[in-house]
Amino acid sequence: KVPWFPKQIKDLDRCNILITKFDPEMDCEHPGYSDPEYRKRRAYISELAFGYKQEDPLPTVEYTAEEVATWREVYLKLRSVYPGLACRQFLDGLQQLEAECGYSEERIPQLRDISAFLKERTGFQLRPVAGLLSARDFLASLAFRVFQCTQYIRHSSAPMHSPEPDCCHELLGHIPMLADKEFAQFSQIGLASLGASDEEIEKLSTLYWFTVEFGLCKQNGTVKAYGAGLLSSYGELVYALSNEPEYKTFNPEETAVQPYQDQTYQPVYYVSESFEDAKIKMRRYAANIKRPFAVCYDPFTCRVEIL
Ligand code: H2B
Ligand code: FE
Repeated sequence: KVPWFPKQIKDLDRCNILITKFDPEMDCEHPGYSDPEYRKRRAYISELAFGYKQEDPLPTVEYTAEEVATWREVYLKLRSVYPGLACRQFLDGLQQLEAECGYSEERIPQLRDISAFLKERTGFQLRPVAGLLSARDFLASLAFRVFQCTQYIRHSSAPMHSPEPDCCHELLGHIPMLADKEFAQFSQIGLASLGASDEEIEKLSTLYWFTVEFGLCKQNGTVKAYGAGLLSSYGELVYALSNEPEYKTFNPEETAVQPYQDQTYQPVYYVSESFEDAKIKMRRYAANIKRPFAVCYDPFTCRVEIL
């Protein structure tokens, strides 16, 4: 039996299954667990996401001085190492966001502005989400070029690390890459996930992990980061590009079954010969997944056609 999957962009309103293992309400290791103010703030921002329906204007959040101070610290720290460690596509995207979308250490950019910016460049749009989303729902939204984006910020006591995605991770790690056309084509992995078996979802999710989240690629003979998990974590970014971790050559069949770490730094990273190489291999992998039907996305109707 084929699992339910969204056929039109409106159906993403039903793709909202959250994984609560890193949530400050559930996880006693979370730096915000014993801070009632922080939990109250998180509950408020969660409500904005839970109440959101496709086509609603994206909610804006008035960030507090404390939240902006956390953002500033993260922004300045990461910004200082990007030129040497981030891939070219990322640096280009970030520069455009700074020039045209109000990115700076002074304020946390709003999803509404970023979504409009991305839509013009790569057709991506944002929708708010309250936390870590199930892999199936997260991947399904990518099929529609929708990126589910958290809007809260990490706890001020741990600016350099967050166990869950937060706006630093999304806005600094993911958004600059989503402004790149070639990278946006990685969202092909989303189409491949629609109606896929749990085993296939697990593999696609692992591939996503080692590419979109923690991927490295060669550029002019040097290894650079393109993964958002790296580009939003000062500590792991520096570690990944030091000579400590093991590097393996990106190969989807092998990468899809590599165990990964979501609590600490990765012991192994996958390196692509180039950015394009990663995209081509990923596409080939996605095209080879066996399903009893084929799907194709119609950008005019924003619907998935079942063939
Ligand atoms: N949820 C959210 N909110 N942001 C992500 O970056 C994310 C997610 N990544 N759920 C997904 C899971 C990824 O790790 C893969 C597809 O499992
Ligand atoms: Fe992410």
